[in-house]
Amino acid sequence: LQLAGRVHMAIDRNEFELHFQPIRHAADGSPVALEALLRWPQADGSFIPPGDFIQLCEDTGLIIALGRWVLRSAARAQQQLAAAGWGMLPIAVNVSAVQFFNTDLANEFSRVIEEFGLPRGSLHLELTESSLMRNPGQALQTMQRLHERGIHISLDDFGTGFSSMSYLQHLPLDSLKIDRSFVADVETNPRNAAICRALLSLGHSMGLMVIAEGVETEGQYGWLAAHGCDQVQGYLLGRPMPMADVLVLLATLR
Ligand code: G
Ligand code: G
Ligand code: MN
Ligand code: NA
Repeated sequence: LQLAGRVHMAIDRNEFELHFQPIRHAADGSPVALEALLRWPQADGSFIPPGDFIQLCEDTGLIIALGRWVLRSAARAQQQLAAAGWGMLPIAVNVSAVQFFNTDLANEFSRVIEEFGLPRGSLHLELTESSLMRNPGQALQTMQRLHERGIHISLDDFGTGFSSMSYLQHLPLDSLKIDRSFVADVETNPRNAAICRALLSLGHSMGLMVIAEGVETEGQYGWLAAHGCDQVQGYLLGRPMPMADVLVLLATLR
């Protein structure tokens, strides 16, 4: 069976899973949010990574159905968090450009929030810089409508795109996520250190939270905290994991 057909079937059979990776305050390690990451488990126990099928889903339009599944699963996970006393932790959902520009996203989020009885602010959205730039005007409108509904918006993979400060200034953004390629060797590579300093300063000058992705070592964590980074995410602070494991991790942080 072609990959597209298998994706279609997997959606119908509810074979996808969401894993969740903690985002933590740089200052004290306390949890701030969880990022939902799509996983496609296979019969042999392996996972097909999203990088291998998201593009295909965008090309075939399957991303619309898959995106809806992700949003509803994130909402269900938020209910589980709330039941365990962690209702204040929002879940951030990745949205692809095709979903962003071809569905009424503000309405989709509102409907899910209402259906699952979630409090305002309990779902966040991550959007890449490059998807915004496909249609900056429409992006601004959609983002404003999302923001009116209390949905926080993070700009993902920040630093890899080409958005100008003058454009970013007008967007209703809440946070910037520094791409992990810049975090990778930040304490040893002066170029990456300079980029991280610049991105931190850019974000803060616009009044945004800055989140570093891909934090894998104490050295990276220390550098980022010392340079005023607000939040950190990466294998050092917690891998993407099923909700059951998230609840175990959270219990140790209580
Ligand atoms: O988790 P991993 O590193 O394998 O993710 C690879 C890429 O897939 C990342 O760019 C991530 O943003 C994207 N991705 C993960 N989950 C989702 C999802 O639910 N929807 C969309 N559109 N992209 C996702
Ligand atoms: O593009 P986006 O930022 O949404 O992608 C997040 C991806 O990064 C996820 O697929 C996740 O599995 C991966 N990831 C999360 N933490 C780390 C990390 O510390 N190191 C590396 N190499 N990848 C990470
Ligand atoms: Mn992301
Ligand atoms: Na990223």
